[in-house]
Amino acid sequence: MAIAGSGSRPLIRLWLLLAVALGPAASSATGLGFEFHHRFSDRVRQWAEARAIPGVWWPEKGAAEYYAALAHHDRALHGRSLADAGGSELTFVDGNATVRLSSLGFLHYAIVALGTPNVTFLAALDTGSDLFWVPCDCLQCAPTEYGNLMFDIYSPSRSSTSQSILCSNSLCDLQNSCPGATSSCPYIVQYLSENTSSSGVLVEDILYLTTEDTTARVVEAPIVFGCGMVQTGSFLRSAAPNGLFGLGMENISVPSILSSKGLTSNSFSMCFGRDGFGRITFGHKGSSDQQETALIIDSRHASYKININGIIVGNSSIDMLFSAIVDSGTSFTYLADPAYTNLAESFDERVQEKRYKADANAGFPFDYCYELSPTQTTISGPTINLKTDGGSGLPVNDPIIVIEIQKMQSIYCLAVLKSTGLNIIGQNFLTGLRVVFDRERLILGWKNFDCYSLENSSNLSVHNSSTTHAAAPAPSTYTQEATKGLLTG
Ligand SMILES: *[C@@H]1O[C@H](CO)[C@@H](O)[C@H](O)[C@H]1NC(C)=O
Ligand SMILES: *[C@@H]1O[C@H](CO)[C@@H](O)[C@H](O)[C@H]1NC(C)=O
Ligand SMILES: *[C@@H]1O[C@H](CO)[C@@H](O)[C@H](O)[C@H]1NC(C)=O
Ligand SMILES: *[C@@H]1O[C@H](CO)[C@@H](O)[C@H](O)[C@H]1NC(C)=O
Ligand SMILES: *[C@@H]1O[C@H](CO)[C@@H](O)[C@H](O)[C@H]1NC(C)=O
Ligand SMILES: *[C@@H]1O[C@H](CO)[C@@H](O)[C@H](O)[C@H]1NC(C)=O
Ligand SMILES: *[C@@H]1O[C@H](CO)[C@@H](O)[C@H](O)[C@H]1NC(C)=O
Ligand SMILES: CC(=O)N[C@H]1CO[C@H](CO)[C@@H](O)[C@@H]1O
Repeated sequence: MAIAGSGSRPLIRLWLLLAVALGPAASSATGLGFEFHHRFSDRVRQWAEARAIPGVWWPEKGAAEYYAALAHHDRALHGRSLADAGGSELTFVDGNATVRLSSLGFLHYAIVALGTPNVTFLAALDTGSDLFWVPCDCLQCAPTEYGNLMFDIYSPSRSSTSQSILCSNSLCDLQNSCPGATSSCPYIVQYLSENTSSSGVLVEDILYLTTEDTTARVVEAPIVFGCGMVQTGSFLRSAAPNGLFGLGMENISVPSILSSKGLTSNSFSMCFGRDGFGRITFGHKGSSDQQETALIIDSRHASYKININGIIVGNSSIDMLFSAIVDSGTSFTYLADPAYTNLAESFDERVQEKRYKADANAGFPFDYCYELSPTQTTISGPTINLKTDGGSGLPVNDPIIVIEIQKMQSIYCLAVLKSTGLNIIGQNFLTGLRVVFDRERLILGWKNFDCYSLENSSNLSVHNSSTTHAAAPAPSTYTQEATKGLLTG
């Protein structure tokens, strides 16, 4: 269950590991403002500027063709939604855009508006957990000021539409520890990252959404979420300082609530753009040209788990059977042996560059790293595809991370970590894909997708996966991002 009563939930949160392994810099707040070196939607820009010193860290507008593509995309979306007879597709009222922030754990964030008057949060989008919580009536929360950026805090007493969730509510998981049926329902969620948790009380309030069609009608959805009074562990340092948006399968998650109220179909999609920008759409059921595999439902705790039958590295196919959780809330992919070693060694055999061995004491998280020459502009590595149950291949568009270890010296690493237990397909393995979490048909769907281009022209704008590396940005492009998030903060 989302709300961990007795047993703790099987979730590994990799951002913690990175923050610890790479030292205080990784959790330093100072880099945050510099994250937005990409283009972003105007609405998000306004939101950020309202909370920051305008112009200090916000970039100039992106290239003209980028906005042209955006406009195309939105016209296509509008056309499609109007034509569709099915339930509405909804997104956050502040926009469908998501952004991956490297200084906040390499997770995708979205702007979420709650309450009356509304307050907005920069929440991490997490398919690996269920409860949505925000910092609220804080006893112990992350700092609200990061450089120039200010975060909001929710308070039930300041929202006229806030209602308490009582212990008698079916969504109250900790009924046993309730003083009485008429008390507010407490919650505690423990994440497997060491000492990382959120606790408080459940509340109900309005989540502002909008229809993804030309009418852009505001939808006020009453949802249940956690008033997070006490956060611990990495929530205080590097990840989700302003709330975690659980997108899991349990009844308490927002997609479950939206569908149970008949506001959307029981499905949603997330697109993970190569440039760190993405989209989220509730009610989206995917398209007929997507690849699919069945979700494996564990009755103890339903999650987005799929079966993998093998991994194809370059032209060699390695058969192996394991299941993995698709978790946008874990930064990097985590594999247990033998999958980890099979993948890593097969990757290693196909790499041209010299292996880089980190100082064993440095606590560096990646084992398979390679030196880049200062003048190198492309990285040639083998392609990686996961073979899913049913035969569909899941292309890994961005399996590496480039890290500047010192000035003018960069390395790149296979961005996969060795797990002792669970296998987790993390955020990095979803890059370049639109992923559909279809909870009604119990399938995971995906296709290579440029989140910002016209749906029907995706065959033009998405790189052919076998040429990914040749087409990958020059190492310097990666370096900026990796450096800011991981090493220099
Ligand atoms: C949120 O509040 C602002 C004023 O603070 C208001 O202009 C805006 O319309 C509100 N948004 C929604 C969706 O109600
Ligand atoms: C977790 O808490 C325990 C006990 O308080 C402490 O010994 C340990 O160092 C903590 N771990 C981390 C990563 O903070
Ligand atoms: C979840 O919701 C469904 C439908 O609303 C209900 O049948 C089911 O019992 C709920 N599950 C739990 C664990 O409450
Ligand atoms: C795999 O690819 C390499 C070059 O990338 C080639 O030399 C080798 O013959 C190929 N092996 C097979 C079995 O196709
Ligand atoms: C996009 O493709 C679908 C079918 O794949 C078609 O029905 C639709 O008309 C196309 N839209 C445009 C704008 O070409
Ligand atoms: C995408 O590919 C299809 C068939 O491969 C083609 O008919 C279509 O024109 C392509 N889309 C665009 C926008 O060119
Ligand atoms: C990708 O490109 C290669 C050659 O560059 C081609 O053989 C292959 O068919 C292409 N795959 C797709 C899915 O277009
Ligand atoms: C419904 C909605 O918010 N659509 C938006 C999706 O994102 C683009 C780009 O930011 C906006 O132009 C759309 O209005």
